[in-house]
Amino acid sequence: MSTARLDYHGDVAVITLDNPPVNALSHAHRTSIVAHLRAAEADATIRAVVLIGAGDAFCGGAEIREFNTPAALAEPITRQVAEAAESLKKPVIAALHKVAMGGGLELALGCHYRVAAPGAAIALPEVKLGILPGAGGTQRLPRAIGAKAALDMITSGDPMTSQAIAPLGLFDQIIETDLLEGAVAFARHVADAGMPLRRLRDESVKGTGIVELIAEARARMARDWRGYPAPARCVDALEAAVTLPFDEGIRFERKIFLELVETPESRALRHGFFAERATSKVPRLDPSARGHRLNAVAVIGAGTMGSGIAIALANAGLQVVLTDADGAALARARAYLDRTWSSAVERGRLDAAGKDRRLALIETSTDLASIARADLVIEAVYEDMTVKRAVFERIDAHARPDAVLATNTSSLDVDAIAAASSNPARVLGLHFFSPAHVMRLLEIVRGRATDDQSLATGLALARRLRKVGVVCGVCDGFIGNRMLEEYLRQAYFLVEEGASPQAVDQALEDWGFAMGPFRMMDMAGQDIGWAIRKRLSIDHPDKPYAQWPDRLCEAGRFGQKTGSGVYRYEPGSRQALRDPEAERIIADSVRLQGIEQRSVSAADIVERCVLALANEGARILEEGIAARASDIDVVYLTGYGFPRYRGGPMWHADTLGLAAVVDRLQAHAGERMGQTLSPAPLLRQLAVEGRRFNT
Ligand code: T1G
Repeated sequence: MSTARLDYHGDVAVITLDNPPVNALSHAHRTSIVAHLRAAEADATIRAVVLIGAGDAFCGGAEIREFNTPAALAEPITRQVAEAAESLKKPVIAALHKVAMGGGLELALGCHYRVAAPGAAIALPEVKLGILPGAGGTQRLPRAIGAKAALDMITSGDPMTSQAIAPLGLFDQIIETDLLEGAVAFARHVADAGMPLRRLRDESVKGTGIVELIAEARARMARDWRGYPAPARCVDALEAAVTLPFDEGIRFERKIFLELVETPESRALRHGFFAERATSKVPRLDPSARGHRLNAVAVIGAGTMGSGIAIALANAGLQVVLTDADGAALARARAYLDRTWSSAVERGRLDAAGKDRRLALIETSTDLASIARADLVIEAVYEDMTVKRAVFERIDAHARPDAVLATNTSSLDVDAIAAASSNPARVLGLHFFSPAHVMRLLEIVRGRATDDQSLATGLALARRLRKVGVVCGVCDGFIGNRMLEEYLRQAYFLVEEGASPQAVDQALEDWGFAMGPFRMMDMAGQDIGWAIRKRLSIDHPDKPYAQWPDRLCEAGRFGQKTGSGVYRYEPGSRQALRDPEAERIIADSVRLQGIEQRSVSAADIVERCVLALANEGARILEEGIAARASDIDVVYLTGYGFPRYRGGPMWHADTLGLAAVVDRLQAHAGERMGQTLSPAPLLRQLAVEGRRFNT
């Protein structure tokens, strides 16, 4: 199946990349582009060639799904497609619009000239997939835009707009009118003027102080990207562009690419890429359901969560009604919003007009009737069932009959909250993660009665806020917090058995977590964990907890908010400091229970805590709370600081092999921990069948 087509505009051949949705360079696509280049070269009536993309992209890069399969190595590989353009005896002009990424940009770098529409996203994002540009990008881009800009683009993987990168020399023209017409006219001009077949391989890398630049970059990658092999290798490839002849540099780049594409880190990062995109495929949801239009959103409750949600909504251009019965809370919220946007302006991430536009979108009111104009109402009051139900009983009197109603509860029974509304069909959970204007994850909780339009509205809101929306069913803690309870349970037990809280935190942070469990709970509030343990101990008496966390809470040690928790904190500081008083309370608790102490290794800590996550994830899967294992991975990758280069708890278990996971859980299970580590039935079944969580 040819996925590029060849058309003629007089004496200019136009090759259109046409492989929806992003014109990825699959083997078939690569083959057809090369065939059309050769046909254009052989046609004596053709004086120049334009490469352009159909649909919403020039090209989104190599076909990632082909990696680690023979198709990825089948010639012509992407590098050879770029070389086919570069070696053509007629001028080849790349015409980029919307998206030119990875192999797509590398193909354009192989062309003699490049033009672009404004606003195109130009990037070499391979490092985010644990690889590096493998089709000449590390060798040609620095020759096009200079060592520093190329190094920044390749090691960050972040896009630049076509008009921002144009002054660096990547484009010969920015075409504000019809791109195809402009590109054909430019191609004809190149031919008429007899302009040279300009090849980046013949250029040298521009820039000064490159040796220092490389050394600084190498040090920065080692500091900032622990656990990720690719960033440092990108620097090596950039260095080769400066120190080696072009063809040797290309060979060096290819060698590194072939190494990186086999690494477990790259496989995990590519899993994460597709997993995030799979979350929008929701089973048993009418595909025609698009949700209600979203212009105005009301937020009830102007506390930390309500304020963060209001910021996220205004950042997305939505009108916001922030209401709270307490006028002082509203004043504090307004001050927080102003501070947040002022800080963004000071850091250059927002201009003053942007701040003003956002503030103008915010209406605050102590009158609940102010929610009347909202398309969506989000309740974000105190995390207590009675309080939340009382709010939902009152919402009906003021919200529009067609408004969607959402609770921001982090773990409470959404069905019970919905039952307080006169129309539970329009109620769902929207679990934002704090800070709500920063964290990408949004758990979208589908109640028993939630109708498709309301659920689709939640998904549309996630897209609008540029968050990752993961749909889940109703259970205590949904996906993330339910698994977190088992992770924390093991962390608490490990301290009872002899590990210090610092050792537990350190082991998990060394393994890749953004923050260890105790530093995290000190930040979130030990009192929140305490309330959850009290509730769960009633519902699940068979799942005991260690006792020392309650002793700390009984002593009023709730973490940063009280100046001490597991750690102590100097006034105004978030730095977790060892606290002998906390250690005394823990030691007393353990001694009273007569628990035999042992030396606990970092490996034990990681294994107990991480496998507890996967084990509870298996239960969440078998209960149908999550639609697929990769959704669970996405929750942990985007909401809980799980290291992206390890793919998420379910992916990690898959890499260990589920039979081995069962063995390890059984090896750790102890009578004191009750059934907390007994392997979930689905885990056992998959292990016996030799299968994986992620299919
Ligand atoms: N390969 C395969 N599928 C891809 C793809 C790709 N490169 N890019 C996107 N898709 C799928 C995606 O899974 C989704 O599928 C659909 O397209 C729409 O994506 C040799 C080796 C291009 C900015 O890393 O950043 O080139 O869910 O929802 O928001 O050196 O996709 O519909 O089934 O994200 O408009 C380098 C990755 C590859 C770019 C579009 N390229 N893609 O964003 O749509 S490696 C990348 C993106 C490489 C060379 C190396 C974004 C996008 P489905 P979407 P979007």
